[in-house]
Amino acid sequence: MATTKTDPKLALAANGGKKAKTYDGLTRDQLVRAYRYMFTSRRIDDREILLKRQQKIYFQMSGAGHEAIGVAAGLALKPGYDWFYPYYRDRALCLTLGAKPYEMFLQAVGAAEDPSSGGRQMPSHWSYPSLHVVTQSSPTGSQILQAVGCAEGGRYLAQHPKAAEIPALSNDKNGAPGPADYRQFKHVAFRDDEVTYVSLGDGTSSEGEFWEAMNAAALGKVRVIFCVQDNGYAISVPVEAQTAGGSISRLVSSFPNFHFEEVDGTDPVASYAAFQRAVRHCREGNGPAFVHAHVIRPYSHSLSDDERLYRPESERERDAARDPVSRTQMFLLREGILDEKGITQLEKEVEDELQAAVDRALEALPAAPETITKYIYSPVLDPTSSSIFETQPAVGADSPEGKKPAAKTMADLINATLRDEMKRDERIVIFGEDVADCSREEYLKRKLVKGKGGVFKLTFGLQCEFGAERVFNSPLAEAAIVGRATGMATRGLKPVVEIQFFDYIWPAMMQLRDELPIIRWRSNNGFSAPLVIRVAIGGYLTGGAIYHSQCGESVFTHIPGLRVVFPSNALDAAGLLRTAIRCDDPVLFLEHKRLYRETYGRAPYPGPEYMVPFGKAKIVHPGTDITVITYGAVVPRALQAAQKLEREQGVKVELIDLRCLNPFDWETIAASVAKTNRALVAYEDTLSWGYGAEIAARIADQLFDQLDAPVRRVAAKDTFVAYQPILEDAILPQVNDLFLAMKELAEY
Ligand SMILES: Cc1ncc(C[n+]2csc(CCOP(=O)(O)OP(=O)(O)O)c2C)c(N)n1
Ligand SMILES: [Mg+2]
Repeated sequence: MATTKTDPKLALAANGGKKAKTYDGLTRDQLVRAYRYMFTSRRIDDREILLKRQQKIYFQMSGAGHEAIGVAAGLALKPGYDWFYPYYRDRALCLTLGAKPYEMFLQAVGAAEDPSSGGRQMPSHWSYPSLHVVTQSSPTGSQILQAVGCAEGGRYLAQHPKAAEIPALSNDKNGAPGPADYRQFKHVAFRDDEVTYVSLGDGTSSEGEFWEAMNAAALGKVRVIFCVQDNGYAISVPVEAQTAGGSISRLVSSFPNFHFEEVDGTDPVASYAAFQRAVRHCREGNGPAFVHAHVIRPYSHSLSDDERLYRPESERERDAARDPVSRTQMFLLREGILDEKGITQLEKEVEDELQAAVDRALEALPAAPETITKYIYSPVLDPTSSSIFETQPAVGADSPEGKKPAAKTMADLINATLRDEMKRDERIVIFGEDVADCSREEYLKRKLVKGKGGVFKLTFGLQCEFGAERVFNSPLAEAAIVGRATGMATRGLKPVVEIQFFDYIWPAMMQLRDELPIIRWRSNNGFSAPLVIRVAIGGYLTGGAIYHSQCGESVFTHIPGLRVVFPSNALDAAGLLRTAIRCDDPVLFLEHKRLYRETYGRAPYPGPEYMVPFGKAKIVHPGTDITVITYGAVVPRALQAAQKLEREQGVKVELIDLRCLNPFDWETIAASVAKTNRALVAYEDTLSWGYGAEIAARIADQLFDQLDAPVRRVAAKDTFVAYQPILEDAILPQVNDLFLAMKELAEY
């Protein structure tokens, strides 16, 4: 472990005295520039604090005390070449990379022209696409896994440069452009030796995602620099109450493949030297680096915090003695790099620039309220579009002459669709728990094993066909699966990842709620992360019990920005999965485990271009008496109930399979209810606050005049799915429950 604790004075001595041209590689000009960025950063904070007190801006987060390490990182790395996942104290870094003070003030006032977010995200949440500074959220630590994925994505593109090409639109026989996909709209850039920077505070190193990211980075020898800016506090919690033993460096020191630096992050020269070594280690492809920078926090955590409540004056004075801005100023004077006049001149220039920037920013207009839903989804590729995403099955195209193509299971067709899409699009990578055929590739090569390909075997054979760079096992860490995939997708790859059981999706919830679906909206379309998360969901397993039977789709349909698909049969699964892969939005693709190998809904493979648009329901059974709206594994059960009701009572049920839950097909529901005047919503999840509640509420609200009966629901009991099959039967909605509810509604 290389440990550097260099005072500017010592760095100078090491360079041979006053006449030395450089200071650990920094020229005198660079040092002046460094001071300018540091001073600018501090003064922007001061101006913003004033503006906040004057109620001209709405939030302030300062980078005070963190300026030297930020400038050092900015000088050691290359904007628009390397990639950056900074955190809110990285103002000086962003200035060094090329962000303008005016742009920062635009964000503070929430202006439409704010390049980071158009007034959607708080100040100090950086996003500068041309500099490769990736949009930032507010949860501490959720950027770290994405940074790992970003670096992995860059490396993949360097290894597969053809994947980055935008495919020509093939013309069909009439000369019309062939099907578009997300690649038409995603500019992809990569460099062979690019490095990804990610920073976090000392407190944030307690987050589980930090450790998942460290593990993934070490495992993959990924080119990421983790920069922990340790100011000794997480709001009011001191480092010794936060980090076991009080030193994050000590805790991480046994991760393999890393280069470690521990440095005085208030010293720009030492910080730069540490960063240079870290960058070199990464660029040369040796693995990740970890820079632990000791900094100070001269202002309170934020303007909502008063640090005098938990830090005595003596401690604050001790910090102030290490203030990086005044320290660097003293250093420049002492070294004769700038004299008093030079300092005064520089500072005046900065003050004038900031004054002009503030004046202009205060004039800037906010975005129009009509724009608030813009960029929740891709503005250029609409997955509900029939002209792009509706194609007919090409059944039997690949079956021998005269032979009826065999009906395949949903599992077979998902596997075949993945295979054909991977052939078509080299940007697709597949990873998750157990999805590879065999991580120890030599076993496959020597034909000692056949390979696993997923606990449900949905990805079987894909590693053997496409190689371990494209299909691989991840560590058992769901947040890492989604977070890394999000970083890769931000770079233009199309990860199609698997969450083994819906019941275990929850560690990824931060990524799924606060990151993936919001990236496009919060960056005002500056970044996007279209990808597919396949999840095995649902019960009716006879022994699946509490933790292998869960539904819970409404948790995700409640999230704007996330498409949610839930097919009930093999053909729809193939068509919808292809749309999910080719579209430009993040998609949660829910695969019902019970349906994977059911006899119901088998179909021959519909060919490599078969697609079903999102938001288009299917009428599984036409009828005139009542409308039943459902999806997933309830579809075959509701169908049985409807057939029985027709047989026994002559009641004609119109059974609608939604297929896609967000967006959902309101037109088909409304047209059906207008005809039948009775609606039943059926779903496998627990009754209360479930997905059907929204559908029922909309029908009651918008179709009230057409109803001859109350809107009814059939769903699971408000409890957990039990192991004992008798209990499972009582808990989940059964054919008889559906039959009785339909009958009662028809008779109402
Ligand atoms: C996941 C999450 N939990 C809590 C918060 C509230 N919060 C914001 S900053 C912060 C402290 C962060 O401390 P540290 O990581 O040391 O960074 P520093 O602010 O000291 O630079 C907390 C608890 C949050 N934003 N995200
Ligand atoms: Mg801290």
